[in-house]
Amino acid sequence: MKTIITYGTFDLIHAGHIHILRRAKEMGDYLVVGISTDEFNKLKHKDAYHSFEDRKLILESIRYVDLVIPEYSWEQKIMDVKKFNADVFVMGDDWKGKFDFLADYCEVVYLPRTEGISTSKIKENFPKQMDDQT
Ligand code: C2G
Repeated sequence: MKTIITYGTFDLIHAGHIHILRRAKEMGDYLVVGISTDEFNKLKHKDAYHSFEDRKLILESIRYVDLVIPEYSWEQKIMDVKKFNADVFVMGDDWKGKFDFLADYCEVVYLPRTEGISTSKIKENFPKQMDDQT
């Protein structure tokens, strides 16, 4: 069984998240997703709209995702790769080069991001769309 692992905040789930989760799963048989805790998001200077519990529930409902684990630190990846016998670590290419140290433990793959969509863009535009509709 070929295991893939990836990480992220996955707030306000959108097509960009689905595309990377689908492509990651297509590289193997089992996809483990480390989802950032609310505390870890603070370290990433991110303020998620949905709570950790809700973001985890939503991720677990996505057909490509087999297991969701908490991401609570920058340092846990090597331990996770070993713990889950991950064969491939996948991230969007906005992270290109940042996790090359994992190449000692598994294949490291950076996939092209989906253009034109991001959680911050949704946050920026949403209030405006709401105003237009009222
Ligand atoms: N992503 C993408 N296309 C987008 C937006 C996001 O491919 N338009 C990818 C990102 O490259 C990442 C994943 O979706 O691989 C999750 O993105 P975020 O939730 O923004 O995660 P991030 O804050 O980048 O956290 O330790 C790694 C970090 O936890 C990654």
